[in-house]
Amino acid sequence: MHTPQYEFLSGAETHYFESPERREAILNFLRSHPDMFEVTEYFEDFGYQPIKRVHKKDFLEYLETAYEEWIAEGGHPNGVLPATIPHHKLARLGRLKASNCLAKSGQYCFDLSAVITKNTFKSAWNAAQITLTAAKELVRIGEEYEMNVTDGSSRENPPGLYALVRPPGHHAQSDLCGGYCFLNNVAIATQWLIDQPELKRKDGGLKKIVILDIDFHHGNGTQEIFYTTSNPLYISLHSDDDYPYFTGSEIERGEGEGLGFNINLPLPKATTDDDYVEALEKLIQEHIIPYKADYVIVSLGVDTFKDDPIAGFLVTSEGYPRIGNAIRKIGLPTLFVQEGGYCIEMLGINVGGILSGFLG
Ligand code: SP5
Ligand code: ZN
Repeated sequence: MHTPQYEFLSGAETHYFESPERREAILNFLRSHPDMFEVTEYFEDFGYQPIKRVHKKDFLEYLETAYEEWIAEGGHPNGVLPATIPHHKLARLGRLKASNCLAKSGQYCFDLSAVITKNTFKSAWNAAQITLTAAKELVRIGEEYEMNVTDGSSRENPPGLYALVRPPGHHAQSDLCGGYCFLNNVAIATQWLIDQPELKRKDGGLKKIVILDIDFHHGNGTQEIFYTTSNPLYISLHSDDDYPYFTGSEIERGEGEGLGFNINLPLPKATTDDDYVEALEKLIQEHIIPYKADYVIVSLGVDTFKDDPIAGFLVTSEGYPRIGNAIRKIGLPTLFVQEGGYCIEMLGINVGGILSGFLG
């Protein structure tokens, strides 16, 4: 339902890379491997409440009404896109008062890629609800797994789920869209899990979650949302020299209670399969295992792929099963949530590679 016709890249109008075909490509691949994947289209609607735990009320109101206002103001039907963004160096920024949609589009967006079309809110809403549905199912399969482990079975076969959603979420902050993202699906599902009153650890504490962000780009949105909390632990591997440019350095480690619970690992463009797997395994040993989480939520981007048209390390299709396998070895119930990845021809095999590697 979210169908911008174009975006701007390097100053030029180009087709919209975060396209509906991405979903078709992944779904076709999963459906053609019924021996490995069980596909279901069912999802539950959890309403506004879990979304409001992560995003600000005025931002949600804006997203929901923007396209209609935009058209009423004479905006182009391709969708809402800002012309002026309130840069932090502007004088007297505190007096910002956006009264029309063109002004609000700058207030609530940080780049030129998050085009709001007629059904963008509905599409982003459904993506969040699908991810929440998967989070609820994660609890169920997690409990089943725990019972088996208690019965003497080892922690070597963790259960997994994958939420095939778009638009993606990890660039969306509490009141900013950008980077093709509007609602932060992973953050919403994570906060929902933490909020479940009946979900407790054996020691009586809240369930602990690790968000592992393996998209090529830094998840500035997820980082911002959880910057001052120690649960979840946010870990991101991403390019050291690319979009979103101004976040993602190693010195961003969290603040207050959250200090030490935000971990960024920027990697060079020349990162190969071996480099990537080595870096990931090191993060798992040094940070994920000691955190002693109950669940892992993976922001799954495959724009790390060598032929990605807008991004790309040197990761190959042979690398993805190795990455999935490294995640399997954490030994925890895991929810994978789709983020980026724009090489349509290889999207299915690359996402499928991560998931099959996780299955072992
Ligand atoms: C979810 C996600 O992956 N969002 C990424 C949005 C990136 N948008 C801007 C990318 C600009 C990168 N530079 C283009 C270089 C073309 N050769
Ligand atoms: Zn990305």
